[in-house]
Amino acid sequence: MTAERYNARESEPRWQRLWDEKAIFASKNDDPRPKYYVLEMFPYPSGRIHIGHVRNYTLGDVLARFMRAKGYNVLHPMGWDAFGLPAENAAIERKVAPKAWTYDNIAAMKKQLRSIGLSLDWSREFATCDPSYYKHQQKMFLDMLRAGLAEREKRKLNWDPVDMTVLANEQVIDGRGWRSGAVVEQREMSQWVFKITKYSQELLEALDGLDRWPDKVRLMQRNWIGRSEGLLIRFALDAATTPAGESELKIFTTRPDTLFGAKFMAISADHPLAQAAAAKNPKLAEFIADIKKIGTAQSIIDTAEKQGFDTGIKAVHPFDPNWKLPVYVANFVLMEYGTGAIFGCPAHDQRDLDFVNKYDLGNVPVVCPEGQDPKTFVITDVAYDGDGRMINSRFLDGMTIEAAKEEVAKRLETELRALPGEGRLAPVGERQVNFRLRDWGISRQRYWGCPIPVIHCPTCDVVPVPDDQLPVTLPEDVSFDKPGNALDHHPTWKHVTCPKCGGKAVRETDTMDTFVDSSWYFARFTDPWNETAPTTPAVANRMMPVDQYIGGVEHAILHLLYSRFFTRAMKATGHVDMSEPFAGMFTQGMVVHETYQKADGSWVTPAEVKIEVAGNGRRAVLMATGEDVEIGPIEKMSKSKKNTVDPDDIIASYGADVARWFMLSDSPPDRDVIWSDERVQGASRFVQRLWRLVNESAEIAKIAGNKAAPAARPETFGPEALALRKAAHGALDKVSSGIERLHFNVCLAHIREFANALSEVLAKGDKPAPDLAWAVKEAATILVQLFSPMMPHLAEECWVVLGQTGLVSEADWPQIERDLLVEDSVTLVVQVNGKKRGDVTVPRAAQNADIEAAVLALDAVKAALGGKPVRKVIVVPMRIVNVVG
Ligand code: ANZ
Ligand code: ZN
Repeated sequence: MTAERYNARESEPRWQRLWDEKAIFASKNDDPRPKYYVLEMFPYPSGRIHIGHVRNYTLGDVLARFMRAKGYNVLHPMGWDAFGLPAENAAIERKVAPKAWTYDNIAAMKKQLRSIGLSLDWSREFATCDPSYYKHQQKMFLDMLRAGLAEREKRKLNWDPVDMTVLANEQVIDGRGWRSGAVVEQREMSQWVFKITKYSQELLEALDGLDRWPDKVRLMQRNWIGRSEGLLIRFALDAATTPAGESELKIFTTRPDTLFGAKFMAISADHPLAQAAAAKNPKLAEFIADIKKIGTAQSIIDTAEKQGFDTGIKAVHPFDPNWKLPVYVANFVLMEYGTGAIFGCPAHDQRDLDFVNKYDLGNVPVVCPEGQDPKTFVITDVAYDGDGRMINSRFLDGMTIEAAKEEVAKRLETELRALPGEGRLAPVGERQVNFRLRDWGISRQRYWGCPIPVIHCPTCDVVPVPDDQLPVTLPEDVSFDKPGNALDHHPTWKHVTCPKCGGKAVRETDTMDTFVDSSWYFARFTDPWNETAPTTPAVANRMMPVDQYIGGVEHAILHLLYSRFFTRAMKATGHVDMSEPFAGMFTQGMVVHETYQKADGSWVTPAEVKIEVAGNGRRAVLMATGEDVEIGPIEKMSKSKKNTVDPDDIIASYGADVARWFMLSDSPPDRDVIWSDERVQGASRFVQRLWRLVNESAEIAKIAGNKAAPAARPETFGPEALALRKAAHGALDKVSSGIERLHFNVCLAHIREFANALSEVLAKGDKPAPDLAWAVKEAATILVQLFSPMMPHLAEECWVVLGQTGLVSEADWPQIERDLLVEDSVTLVVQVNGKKRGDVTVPRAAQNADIEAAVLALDAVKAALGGKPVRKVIVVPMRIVNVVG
């Protein structure tokens, strides 16, 4: 019998409906089996699933289906990261309410997700914009407020006067707002912050324990937290030169060893001393206004040309009262780090060197690399920041950097000087640990976010909204006609009576940064039904942490760090009992595609071009007109370059299984995968091949009995049957361990290889003996189970063909027969007089005499002996043969 073609379009929705009806992917919190929590980063409901989502969710789905078959109680939920700016932009541009826009998008995307055949527990679904979700977020905000983990802080912020909103540093370009183009003002504003810096050291140290996280992600977090050990030094100022008699300047340095290479001091434009000096010096004030225009993003500051203004103020070197250093206001010193002031040592810091070279201040090297002559060692354009010995540094000369740092710290720690204005004596130097990490500012002047549940009362100040009045819900009758925060413009929403004194008061109209919403959703999934509390601690503590989290590397810093902080905050306020939310983290690569460009520079989509292969070149032709288009570089899929493929199109033409298989097979999951129509077609052909193979196997399997009367397992297996069984169990072993390590592309290669082995047996065409028929049935069953996590619909269909009962999605993973994995032969390393000369493969049961004979017959051994007689042959069983000549 030749089977008909497998029809994915007919089959896939049918199985999806059945899985749904039987709710087989819903996990129960009272399930006594060991748990396994697989989570993919939940999507923003933009309106459509993109191909990157398909890859992300397929990776998680393979693991979820596998762990379920292995007998775990798998938690694999899905939800929506639903607050954010695009909904407001849609409201402005298209006059649709943000809520309606968001929920419509969710409905559309949910339909798309279902078509991929993911084994998700939809019973736990929520969107972060559901009041039943953000109600608990408001509760936790108040808990954190009481615990001192949330605070109000005055911060200088970038204010866009046209859009009437605060901008992140990255949104200020050339001093203007990225959307409005208006000149950005610095405004001091009260902000709500989460005190993440209370956990700086802990968040850093705990990275060491996250051994199932990619090293690169841990490194990025480490750098972001940015711990520096250094010295705080109080430089005396020559009071005669200061604007208002200021007598000292505090700096932070990680290189106190380089103090004798100091050439200048520099302070931030926002430093009080700079402000005081500018008040008396219009030129300086002008300079400060100028440098502030370029923007405050770190990346801009790092690349901008170094600029400074000599204030005329002089600082005194801490080790030499006669040594005066000029104090500059410089554009590369940030007020937010350390003390907002530095001493500059140009020979050993590139920024400082660029600076002195511009202003002709010169440099003196104080660290000499090993092997260089201190007398001739000079620095011109490249600063030296490597190791070496101290030179030109008086009492430090000859020391290592470490010893010099220690010596400077010791001397300055014990030197005392009166504190300005106090007269109390204090050390001139103080060891200090600094972190780059700042507290997390969460206030956003936005409508479509979680309202911050406090009330401002003129008499009582900040008053938390009482628990029984939560949630503070967003009003729906809002207008976006005016720029700024729609909550602010709302006629009534913000006007309330103070819960404390009953007087007139106003609500906080800022909403929370959407990163807050995604910092605890994984905990909520453990019991989304709890109406009275964010979590049910007993359940959360059992189901958490997430065993495997999967998502894009673009979230490697902020989202993961905020989630790690928030979990600690939830622990401190009694909602969970662990510190780390994600035991395993995996960052998947992107889906990339060639780009195509017409002669006029416009981009065209892959669907519009036809690729012609001519000789060893490829040519792209625009199908509509026949004109040539240029094949451009392979890039991340993006709307602007039109190099996207639409998951709906792919699923409609090939089926979800093909899309899943292609994306798993073509690259290791952490690397980029290049979308290629030709290779997708290859995956599609493979699906049909598997379908024929299983059907043919099913025919043969009938010899080995049927569902009603299964044949007994044969007592013994002939060589052919045994070889097939070994191939089956070998594949089972490799695929099982491959899935556990997320080496999916390797698993798929093993499945292909095993399918070939089965094909070869069937190709012989003879009517097989019962032992082989039994082995074919076993092999086909294992094969279907092996690809079921990747292509679940095809697998269900094949399961029926093989006469199996129930769903393959619910079947237990096959048991490996370990004795079938033992190889028949072993390979031993061959040495001559202790040096490796080759290897030899012999039957596992070979006697020493046979091994010796085989080894001595090797050409490499004969050559190494060079005619000398053999004195002894030592055989280390299963490992080494050493020939002593
Ligand atoms: C003198 C020196 C000599 C420095 C030298 C470096 C090399 P990390 O490691 O990132 O903590 N610095 C301190 N505060 C700064 C600020 N607000 N803005 C810009 N730069 C600042 O960096 C610490 C070093 O960065 C400090 O050590 C200081 O320069 C500079 F050969 O002091 B150093
Ligand atoms: Zn009040």
